[in-house]
Parts: sequence; C-alpha cells; structure tokens
Amino acid sequence: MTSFPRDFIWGFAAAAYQIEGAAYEDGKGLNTWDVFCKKQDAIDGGHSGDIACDHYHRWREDLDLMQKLNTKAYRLSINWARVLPDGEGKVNEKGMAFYETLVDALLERGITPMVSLFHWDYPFALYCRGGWLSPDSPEWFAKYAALVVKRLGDRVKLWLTHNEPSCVTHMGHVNGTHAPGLQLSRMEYLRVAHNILLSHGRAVQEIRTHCKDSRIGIVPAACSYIPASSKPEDIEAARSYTFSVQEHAPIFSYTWWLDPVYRGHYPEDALRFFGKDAPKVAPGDMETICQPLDFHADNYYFSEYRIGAGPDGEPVKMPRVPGYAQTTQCDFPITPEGLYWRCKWIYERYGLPVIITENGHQNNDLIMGDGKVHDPARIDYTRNHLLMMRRAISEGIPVIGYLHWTFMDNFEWALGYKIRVGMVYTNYETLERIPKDSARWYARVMETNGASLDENPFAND
Ligand code: GCO
Repeated sequence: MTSFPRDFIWGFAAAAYQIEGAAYEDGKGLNTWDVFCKKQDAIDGGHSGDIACDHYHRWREDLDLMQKLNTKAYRLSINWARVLPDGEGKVNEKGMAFYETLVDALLERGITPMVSLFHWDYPFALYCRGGWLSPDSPEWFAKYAALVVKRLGDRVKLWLTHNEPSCVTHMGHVNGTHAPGLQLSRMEYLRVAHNILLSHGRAVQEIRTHCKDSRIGIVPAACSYIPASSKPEDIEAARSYTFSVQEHAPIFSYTWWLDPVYRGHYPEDALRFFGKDAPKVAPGDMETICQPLDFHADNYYFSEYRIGAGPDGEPVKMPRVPGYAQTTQCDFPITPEGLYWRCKWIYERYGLPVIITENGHQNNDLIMGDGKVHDPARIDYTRNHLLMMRRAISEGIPVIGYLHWTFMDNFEWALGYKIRVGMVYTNYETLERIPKDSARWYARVMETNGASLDENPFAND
C-alpha cells in the first residue's frame, strides 16, 4: 500500500479576515472587507469579520490546540492593512509584531508556517486610489511583500502570493458579491486580473531577494473536470476541456492564470474569446509574471461536471442528474475523484509538485445532546479526498502536502457565519472552541502520516 512521503506537509489553512477580528485595534487600517460588510444586505445576517473568532486575542489557545492535534504546518495570511494601515508607507509596528509573535509561537510548537500574502483583505486606502485597476497596484503589492518578507523571511520559508485571484476578480469586480463589490466591464476586470498577475511576479522577485531559501507558489481557483468514464477518449476530452477557455466562466479557466505564470503567455483560445477586451500586455510584463516557482498550490472543493467525448472527440458536458452527487451545505457536489484528476493533469502539464492548500466540507454542525459536535460527513469527505490524493501519489505524482480548510469555523465571506467549515467548532457567543469528531480523526491521520486512512472511521457505528 502506497504511503505518504515521510516529509509530507500535513496541517490546516486559514485566512486573516476570516478569523482575526480586532478590526479596529492597535492601529490597523481599514480594508475593503471592513467597509463592504457594513453595506446593507452585502453579507448574510448582516455579519462582519469585526470580531470573527477573535483569534487576534486568542491565538495562544488556538495554537496550543493545533499542537495537541499533531498539526505539522499551518497556512495563515497577513492582513495587509494591519501592517500597513495606508497600504504603503508607514508600518504599524503593533500589527507587524502580532505576526512575528505568531510565527515564533508556531515554530515553538513545532508547526511550520506557510504565509499567504493576499487572502482578499485589500487596504481601503489603496482601493480609494484605484485598487487593482491602478497601474501602480503591482508596485504597492511588491513593497508590501518586501516588508513582510524582510520581517518574517528568516523564519517563514513557505510563501504564497495570491489566494484565488479568479474569485477576487469575479466576485469582487464582476458580480460584486465580495469586497470591494464592483461590477466592472470585461475590459476593466481583465485589467484587474492582469495587474494581479503582475503583482504576483513582482512579489516573487521580492521574496527571492529577501528570503534566499524560500519556496513559493500561487493558489488559483479554477474549474477542472472528471472523465465520464475510464475510456481514453473520455479522459482526453475531460483533460483538454480543463485546459481550455471555460466559455461559461472564462475567468475560472486554469490556463488564463497558469499559462502566464508558468509559461509566460496568455492562452490563445482565451485571447480569441476575449477579443478586443483582452488586457494590453506591455513589453516585459510576461517576463515579470513568469517567475520560477517551487510548487503548484491548489484549493480543491469540487468538480462541477463530468465530461465525455462527443462523436468527433469534442468535450461534452454530462447532464447533472438530480442527486448526481451528494452536496455540501454550500451546494457543492462532493466529488473526491476530481482531486485525483486535478493533481495528475496539473502535474503533467506544468511539472511542479502539488500541494493542496485548501479542501474542506461545509456543514451545519451542531452541539449535540452529549455536548459534542459529531461531524461524520466531514470525516467521510476528508478521508475520501485524501484517498484520492494517495492514489495520485501511488502513480508517481508528487503531491507534497495537504492543508485542510479549516482549523475552526469562521467568517465565510458573503455567507457570514451561516456555514461551518472547521474541524473545531466556534461558539460565536462565547468564542469557546470545541474540537469536532473530525479534529480527533484528522489528528490521528497526521500523527500516523496517513496510515490510519486504512481504518474504517465508522467501524464502531
Ligand atoms: C477560499 C476561501 C475559503 C472558504 C472556503 C470554504 O480561499 O476559498 O477563503 O474562505 O472559506 O471556500 O467554503
């Protein structure tokens, strides 16, 4: 039976705005989420991340619990406006100290930190100066990256530039359901996407300059598919569809983000599709964007469709039969098999080791009569995904880590606190943390380096 590599990176992932709270403390500047949450009807229940899990004050307790659960690595993000209240210029030393202390405390507990520079909380001051539409935005991000890496780079070696830039572009700048809530024209939002790509490249350059032994990646969010059957023509149809422009959701095409990042050019089919709206690429832009990276980071939640080959081999979407797949509370189909295909195809196309930086199950978890939170569906979801990752590893695909989304229930963006995704339950009234059954189960998976996946977690039921 294949096992996970000895140095496999097991752990949890989280993001600053979703857990920290302390939105107005210790000199932090406003970010676009602080402002967006105050807009009427923007967030389910009128919620905000003002307090969230209050991790800013309770981080010790959280890190102790992580350690108790055998966590090997923790993916956290920096709230840009906490360290640079105006987005650039004067540093907020108290904000910076928070992250320095956090990183030290992780290392003391034997937990390797992985830092995302941007997980959606954009400084409001920079938004007022044009935000990602501004041609200056890549340099703003580069300066912010340089600051963070200068302060943390002696202790943090794993870096991510952007988290899901397609979501920032689409939800933030196309349909307006996320901060900053804009609805831009296609030409404008493609400019946003291009500036984000440029900022990624500039940040990689800064990280390399200030942290010599860093390992760096970017986390896209894009659509991949599952072959309708094991016939070679269906597999090829699903693979080629995964790497072509997704006409129903073009900004969620893998190649739109990854071909520039890994190959130094936009994909031809997408450029044809966008026509005159495609971003103007200035000389040197692609050289900036296409910086060597060390791994491919990927967030996997689901694959929406199965794809088969039509009469001429062309990709055909299989109709989604009602009940085709079980779904999570977010209505995401549960499709672990898609994780196998994604790891395999991404590796075959781009050649980098893969690390899963998010994967998790949204549920309406309850404290039950015995005072515990039983979440067998999350255990089953996670186990099935891990088994698919193991299948990829057994075929020689270098999958080097898995960071479960997420440690504790937290602010789920436009859905407020309605959806619970953590392995630790957060009581939002008392802020008490209660490890769910899944936390105990996953602790054993991490402790045994995945060997316990062969046990039936429901054997005693
Ligand atoms: C992301 C988001 C996560 C969500 C996740 C779970 O990076 O995708 O930060 O916030 O919580 O999609 O539903």
